[in-house]
Amino acid sequence: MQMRMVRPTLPLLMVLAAMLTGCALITKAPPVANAGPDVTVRIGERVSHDGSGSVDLDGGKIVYYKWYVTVAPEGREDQVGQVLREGPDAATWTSDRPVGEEELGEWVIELWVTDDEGQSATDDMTLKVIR
Ligand SMILES: [Ca+2]
Repeated sequence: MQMRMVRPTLPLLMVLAAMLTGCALITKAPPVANAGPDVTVRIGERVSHDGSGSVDLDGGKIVYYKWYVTVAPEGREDQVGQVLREGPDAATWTSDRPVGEEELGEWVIELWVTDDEGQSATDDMTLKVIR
């Protein structure tokens, strides 16, 4: 009599356990960074960055944005690692000054985001500076 009760209950418990495990994973999902589309600008123009497409998959919040150079044109390698902008409000921003002759070439700018659980993700965009 008891065996009959156990048989259907065990798979049910396994399903419940799987659901609970799944929920636990979902509540701790890391964010997904989105550095926006690649951009080409001419000398004399300002560069706008848009990381507002970044999301925290579990419905949490992105609490910190950091933009930095990962690839610089030849001769400007000293700029690699330079932080361009960071902070809780740095999702979108425009450069403080127009790009100059010295910035000619192809740059890769990485966006690093952190969510309210301290988990992080990165994405990058290519910035081309032309004449
Ligand atoms: Ca999260």
